[in-house]
Amino acid sequence: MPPPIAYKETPDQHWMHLALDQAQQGVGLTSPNPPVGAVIVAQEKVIGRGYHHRAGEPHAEVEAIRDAQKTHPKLLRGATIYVTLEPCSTHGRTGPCTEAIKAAGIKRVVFGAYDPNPSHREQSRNILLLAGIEVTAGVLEEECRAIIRPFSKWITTGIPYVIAKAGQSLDGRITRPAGESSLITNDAARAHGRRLRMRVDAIIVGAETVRKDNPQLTLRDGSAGSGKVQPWRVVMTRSGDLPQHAHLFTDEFKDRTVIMNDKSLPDALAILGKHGVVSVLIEGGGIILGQAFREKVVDEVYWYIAPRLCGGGRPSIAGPALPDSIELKDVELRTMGDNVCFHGFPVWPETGAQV
Ligand code: AOF
Ligand code: ZN
Repeated sequence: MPPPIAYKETPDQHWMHLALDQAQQGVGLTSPNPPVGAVIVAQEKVIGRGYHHRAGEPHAEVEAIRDAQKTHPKLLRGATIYVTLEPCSTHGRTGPCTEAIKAAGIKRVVFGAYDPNPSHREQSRNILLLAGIEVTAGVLEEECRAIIRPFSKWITTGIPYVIAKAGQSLDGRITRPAGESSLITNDAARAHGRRLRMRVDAIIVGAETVRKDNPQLTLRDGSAGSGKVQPWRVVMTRSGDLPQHAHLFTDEFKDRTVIMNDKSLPDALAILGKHGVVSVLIEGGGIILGQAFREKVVDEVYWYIAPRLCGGGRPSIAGPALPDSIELKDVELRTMGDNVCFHGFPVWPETGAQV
């Protein structure tokens, strides 16, 4: 007889992974709300699933309850709901999920992360307990928190979460010798970098990048039909000297381009945050990336490196030396053909990791 199957995870963790898969489908689409997923389980099978599609629309719990009502109405009463985020408990754009859970006759709530939103944080447990519903908090908490990292920073500080990205040669250049193509990294690395745009509400570039590269900063690579709106395209400039014929000012998304003063990135980010921008991607070039790291505004880094030596040229991080070198934590390396993607999270000495 074969040995019994050894479970790698508990049943609660197993179902929470499925809720995380649901949440993943909303990443980049729900701003200024967090992406959240839920599954409802009865008799050891999923009877309903759902995720928060966009702000103003039903929350994940309500989507999952409606799904179960359609497909397994008899099993819903007494079922367990797994939700990646603590259910909300007050009226916002939509009604409180705690009420929807009670009304559906659900008997157990398992959630992953506490809601960092001060209006909901740690509110739901008592409400549910008093209604006779069992509550388990913190299942796969780390994963459930990771998926809402941008929301957590923005809702608690008002400042958008910042991802910095660069594609460079092995010797740290973002330009090749005169007369050569301007491409540094390979197709796979560039496509991967463009997909980061799906996750953010705004893309920031420096004026020099607009003058030299004339980028489009648009969503491509199968993002059509995802419901994702074109992220704001923010040009940081002090001089205001920008080519008026550039794609950013003439293409079909020209109304999604804004110009801001780069005197202080933290101030510019605070303005964006006030307008509901939860996350931004800084795509370069070296001057704005240098400023972002000197001003310590970066939360996450994607660095694409190609096996090519260019010498001279523009560096991926320009300007004065950093006051301290910056170490990345939780580093993941991924090869893309002969290119490498470095992914990690800066550790800022005074504060530790920000979120
Ligand atoms: C949940 N489930 O799927 C999400 C939650 O304005 P509203 O009504 O959409 O509420 C937004 C707040 O609700 C948001 O700031 C966050 O605290 C929480 N998001 N909560 O129970 C969900 N997306
Ligand atoms: Zn809710």
